[in-house]
Amino acid sequence: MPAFTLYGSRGSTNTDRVRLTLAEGGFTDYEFVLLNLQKGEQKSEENMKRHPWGKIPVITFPEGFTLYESRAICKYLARKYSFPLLPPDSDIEAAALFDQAQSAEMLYFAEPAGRIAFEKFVKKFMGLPPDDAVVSGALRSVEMFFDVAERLLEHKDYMAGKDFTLADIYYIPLIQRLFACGYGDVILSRKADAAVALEGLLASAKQVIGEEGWTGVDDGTTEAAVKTSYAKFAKCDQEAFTEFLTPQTFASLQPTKAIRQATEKDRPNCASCATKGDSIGE
Ligand SMILES: N[C@@H](CCC(=O)N[C@@H](CS)C(=O)NCC(=O)O)C(=O)O
Repeated sequence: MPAFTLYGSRGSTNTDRVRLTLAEGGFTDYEFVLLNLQKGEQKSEENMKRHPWGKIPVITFPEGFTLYESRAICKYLARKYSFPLLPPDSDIEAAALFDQAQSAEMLYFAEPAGRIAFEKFVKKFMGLPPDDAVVSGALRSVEMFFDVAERLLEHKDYMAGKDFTLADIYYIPLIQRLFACGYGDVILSRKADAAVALEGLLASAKQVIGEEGWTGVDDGTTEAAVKTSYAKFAKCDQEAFTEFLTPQTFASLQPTKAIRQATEKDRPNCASCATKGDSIGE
């Protein structure tokens, strides 16, 4: 029997955050159950028992322990299975800096980046035009976030300090959406040193570039690192998710008739997700 069940959805950044954590920890002994948000399966009686707000992701253990909220899930899994992705509890300053980094990611990055992903990524699957005013406002907030992150990363390698942690993984799904939607420049246009430091946000940057240093990184590396991270995650899931998410394939996708016809109330209320199976082709 698998250790636990993860309820999630294809193309959901909040689900991806959990799956990337599991992939980074090399943990595959879990069952992944896909809910179809377009069909409202997250609001079923069964899922409402798991998640009082009727959302995903959620994890449930055979003994009954249930947890929702992607970052809480990532943190719990890292602790339970000893993934080296958190500062030790004994170092209370490092733990506090981790909490600080987690809040900054959630409030100053994920909020505006999620709005861009919703307008440019999710709405594409719904057959709706993006609201350009929302996109440009959110883009300004994301730029402002990176202005600060750029300065901070001149003095530390990773978002929570000197080590790579979950706080870095938290960024990956929405950074990937920014690339997929054509906003990779928000990172790549930064001055060389800072762009290099921003690589520290990415899980697989270590793998792509090597531990020895960040020198000699070309402009494409952030994107390559995101893809590699997703490739690792796709391998764990045996699904060709990476290809689906490249900017090229994303640009050529068309919303399905079913999704175009969906009513406003049937649409998932998610800042950045879309379901794969129902979304490609007619
Ligand atoms: N803060 C939550 C957000 C969860 C969330 O918004 N999930 C979306 C999918 S990415 C969802 O279930 N949307 C469906 C709905 O709200 O009906 C987390 O980090 O887990």
